[in-house]
Amino acid sequence: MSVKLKALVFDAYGTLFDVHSVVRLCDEFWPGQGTALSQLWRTKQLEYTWQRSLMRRYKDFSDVTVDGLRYACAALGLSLSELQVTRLREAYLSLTTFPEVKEALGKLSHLQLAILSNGAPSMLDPVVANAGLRGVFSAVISVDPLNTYKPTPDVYQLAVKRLGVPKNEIGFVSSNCWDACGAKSFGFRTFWINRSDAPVDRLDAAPDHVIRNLAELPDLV
Ligand code: 2OP
Repeated sequence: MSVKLKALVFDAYGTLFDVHSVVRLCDEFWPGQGTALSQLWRTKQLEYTWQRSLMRRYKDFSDVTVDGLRYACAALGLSLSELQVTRLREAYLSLTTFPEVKEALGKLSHLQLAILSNGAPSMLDPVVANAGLRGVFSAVISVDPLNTYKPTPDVYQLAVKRLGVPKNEIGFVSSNCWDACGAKSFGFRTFWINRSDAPVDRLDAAPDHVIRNLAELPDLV
């Protein structure tokens, strides 16, 4: 019988907020290239977080996100102006939530809810507010003070410290399987939102629960 959860901690990008909601703006800048650019941009953004953590050369997620954009445009042969960088950096501050998110969070309000994200504080506060989620979370926690990224165990410890809840009473929710595995390896009960029917990452710490979207979560906690 698993312990009753006292808190749920959510990943931000890809879990609550759709990073690909910038595709429309990308298509406006580079017609027909939006989807390919957004996917390569996201892939590179995450790769850079893992590589910078290993290199111990941290810089915040806002700048790493722009570095990923610059790489993706260069790789696809797309010219990128500084005005377009500014517009796309701003677009990241008003990403849309996935359709089921707000209703699901409303059904989970009996638990302490928090965000734990690679995002810099300068990104997380506006994206939460612009999505109309201000006040939903008792804490919005960025990795930034640690100068490293997920899935470093110290990152997940930030949530234990901030919430004052033992790790075995915290549920962690992410659509990024590697993030859910990192949280499982740390000691949280984990829920992987498998939006794309992907296989589980082979990291010897498989998520406890696999669900298609957040609507399935209230029945599990
Ligand atoms: C986040 O930390 C992993 O990008 C994801 O929000």
